[in-house]
Amino acid sequence: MAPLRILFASVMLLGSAAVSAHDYHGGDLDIAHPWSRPLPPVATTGVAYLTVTNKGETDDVLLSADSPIAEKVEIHTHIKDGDVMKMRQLNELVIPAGGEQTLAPGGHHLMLMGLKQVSAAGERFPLTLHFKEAGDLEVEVAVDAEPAKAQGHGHDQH
Ligand SMILES: [Cu+2]
Repeated sequence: MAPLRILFASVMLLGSAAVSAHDYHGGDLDIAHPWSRPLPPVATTGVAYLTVTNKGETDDVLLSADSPIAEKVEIHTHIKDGDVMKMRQLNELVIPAGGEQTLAPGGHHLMLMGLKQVSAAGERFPLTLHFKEAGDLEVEVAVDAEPAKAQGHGHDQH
């Protein structure tokens, strides 16, 4: 039985390593760790974050995104209006050649409007990103249980 148990343990290890890597490649783009926060079951909007790296010599542009779990997905950013952080929709997001764009809390993000289902922590949902150069890239957004942070702004302001 011992060899079988060792084999099983190593398969489990491989499995978890693949999950933690969680990144995607398409054309010149690398997309690292698409994630989202867990939401209450009554939520109607959600937010997805990720990092896009452009290894190419041509700027790429995130034109839009969509997901089967939302009626529409918008590209948003936060702007400071006096002392208040507000969200504003962007028509597109440039990923500079040799550079990257990080979508993270407090900055750029993908806003899922009209949620049809709410994914629990540990689950994943599909998201398709439409790039001008790299084309359509489908990723899975992992719903992470992130430690709660005290933030003066949120998506309840929508
Ligand atoms: Cu937003």
